Amino acid sequence: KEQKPCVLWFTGLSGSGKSTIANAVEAKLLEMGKHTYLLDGDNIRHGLNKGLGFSDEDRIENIRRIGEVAKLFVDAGEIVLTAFISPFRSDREQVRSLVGAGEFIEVFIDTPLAVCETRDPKGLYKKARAGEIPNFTGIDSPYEAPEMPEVHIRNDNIPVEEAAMQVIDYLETKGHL
Ligand code: GGZ
Repeated sequence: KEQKPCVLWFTGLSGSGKSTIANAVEAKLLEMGKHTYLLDGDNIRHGLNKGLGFSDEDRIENIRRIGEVAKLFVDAGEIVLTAFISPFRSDREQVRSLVGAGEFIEVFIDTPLAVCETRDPKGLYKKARAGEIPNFTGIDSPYEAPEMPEVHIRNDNIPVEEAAMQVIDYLETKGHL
């Protein structure tokens, strides 16, 4: 059966598990023989968006460009996964209208700030609290949680596999797979 292209737009705080869960979803899709493309900090912020920082303006431009790239891959027939904080609701809604409402699937990785901060795998929250990283999301820069995400993952220590299955189930229900 043909896949129906779409964007799985993961959003959530730093350390919420966006990349981990997006990678697990991609692995499952590949096992199912689907064509995917994952956009994340490694291939976007270090390349196309090198030079953009974390001011509001730069984050807005970061997300705008990622939205445009995601749309190109959807046009090419891919199931696209993006893993960026994307803290501003209006930016995510702009991508939704750009890509098309039926093809844009907002996946909210809802991990409490306290949990992200306790995990702090890269020590960034600690630095942000110490004032060494200005404009850090959740500390001194806002995160606007989705109000009606297509998929809402309450990631309070649930296994990655279970989170990934929630996304796969949604795609199946909506006829994308
Ligand atoms: C938030 C920051 C910041 C600031 C550097 N605020 O945990 P990480 O390291 O690997 O993920 C974070 C990543 C966020 O980049 P995004 O492109 O996803 O952000 S946005 O959508 O808001 O444009 C974190 C690191 O970059 N990082 N400084 N000030 N995260």
